[in-house]
Amino acid sequence: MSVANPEQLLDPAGAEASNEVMAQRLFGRILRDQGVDSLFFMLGMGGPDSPAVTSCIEAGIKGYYVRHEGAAAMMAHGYARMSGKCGVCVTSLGPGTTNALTGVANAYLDASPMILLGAAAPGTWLGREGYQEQDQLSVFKPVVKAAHRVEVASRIPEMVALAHHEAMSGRRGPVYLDLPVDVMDRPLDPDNIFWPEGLGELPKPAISEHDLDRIADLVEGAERPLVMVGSGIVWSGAEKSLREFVEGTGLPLVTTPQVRGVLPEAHELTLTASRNRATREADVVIVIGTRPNWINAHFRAPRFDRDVRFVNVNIEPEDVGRLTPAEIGVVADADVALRQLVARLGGSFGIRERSDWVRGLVAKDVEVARRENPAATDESTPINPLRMCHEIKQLLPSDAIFVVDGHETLEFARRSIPSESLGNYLTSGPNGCMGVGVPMAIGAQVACPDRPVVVLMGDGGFGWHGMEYDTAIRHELPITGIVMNNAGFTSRPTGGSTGRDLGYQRYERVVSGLGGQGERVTEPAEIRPALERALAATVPSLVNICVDQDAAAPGGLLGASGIEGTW
Ligand SMILES: Cc1ncc(C[n+]2csc(CCOP(=O)(O)OP(=O)(O)O)c2C)c(N)n1
Ligand SMILES: [Mg+2]
Repeated sequence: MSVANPEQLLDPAGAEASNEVMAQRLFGRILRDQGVDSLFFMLGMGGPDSPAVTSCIEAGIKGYYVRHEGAAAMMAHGYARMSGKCGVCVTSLGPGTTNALTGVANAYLDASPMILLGAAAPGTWLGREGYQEQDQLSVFKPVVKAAHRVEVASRIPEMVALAHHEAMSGRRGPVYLDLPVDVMDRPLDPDNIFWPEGLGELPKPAISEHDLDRIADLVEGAERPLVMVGSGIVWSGAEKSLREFVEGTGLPLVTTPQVRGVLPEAHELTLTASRNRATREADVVIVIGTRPNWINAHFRAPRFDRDVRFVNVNIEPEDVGRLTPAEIGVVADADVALRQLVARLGGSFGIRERSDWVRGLVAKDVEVARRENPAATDESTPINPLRMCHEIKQLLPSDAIFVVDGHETLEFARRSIPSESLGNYLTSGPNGCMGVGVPMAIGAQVACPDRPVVVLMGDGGFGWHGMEYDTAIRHELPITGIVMNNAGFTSRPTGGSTGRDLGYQRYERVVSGLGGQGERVTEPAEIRPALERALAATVPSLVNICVDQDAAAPGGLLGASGIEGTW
């Protein structure tokens, strides 16, 4: 336990004469001590948020103020995904906080760590319908790992540390702290405040020797073993050990959409076009760091063979064998587990050399990748979306973070633009939420200032949070945006006519009007130079590409169709 330096904590407008500190000014020090370096916020009248955020900025934390609280949560989500750290948002009471709900729900389903500090009406008003009084705790409970109301002002540091621990331990996720105005404004004696240490070391459970033996027996006896990984690889920093494992054993790899690029898709053992055949035919699947949901067909037939045997490795006990029982279920950290598997299995059996099955999968991938894409040279107008994707594929820097938002837009892009580094294909995750594009790109740029960030979005997708370009411009975050403008919500064949048409709107003018760089493209030959200018821009930029509104992407929802070549 350490004691506050009262000089650092005094509200300049407040209790200078006394030794007291205003409760909400404790946030800066505790968040900094927890290792937080950035937060996304919107202030409000009368809420406890202004001095709290000011104390954070004074403590050296960078504050990014936004135009919509939902976007703040999506920024925190993008930031968390690309930094591996916990995203933090601060919102004002009532609607200021409930506006963040969708972004928090996205993070919950995507198992991404986040703390939402939501101001709340004073407890002294409880039940009186005071200004902006809402039961925010109940609103957030279904979409967070934990929700707490801070009733005791001196416990703010402890509650923040608790929220951080809850967000970052086991399966990651958001935590909500409800902060009543009257509690936040309370004067405190700095000698009576408990200051917890930082996050400390989190447990990294390993596979027991007994289970390692069982896994080795199962995999060595298998005819068609496969590795399937998800976001657990990112949260445990297991990229290197995953590569060593795949290369050492020669086992083929499939990933969830969220971690595409964790082993570049140019790597022959990262399956792309043949991944659905691989899951259908594998007799043993080693699942690491992902849980069954609609994207992976709940690990069930027909996506997987009816008799497939699963090894299921996850940091979260609840997720091991959930819905689909595992033959060998293990609670372990992905990186630790992969290192153990490398030591036990790596190089020991060279499955690729002896398996026609793996050779066939790899050959199919190579053949599909080499196929001439007729759309690449399609000069027709309106622009074929696949022509646009071809140009993006040519120009996208291999280290780019690539955020994708939209329906047809995503469907066209995910099949035609490969992923060569982690952070390609950042989306809302399993929640399928439109409008995440611009905010997630901003959060990713905050996390990775030196990487190019490109966001490809539908014209509908731009509409939800396009105003956050103002945030990007104000904070000098030079994201590059591309609108696949098909004049509406989805394509004409997909969406029909009811509530679909938006027209070929001039979204580039919104961006240039706010101080960014905007261009519109209607001819195929204009795409490449416009993208080059946008990528070279030092300010946030947007290329508004008008494509054929009758072009509908084949296949079903993300990964659900089960057809060859979908994700
Ligand atoms: C927040 C949210 N609202 C509504 C939907 C339903 N929805 C799915 S796709 C879509 C239209 C997307 O249009 P656009 O962004 O232009 O992408 P396009 O399919 O045209 O490429 C809508 C409204 C959703 N998924 N998320
Ligand atoms: Mg559209």
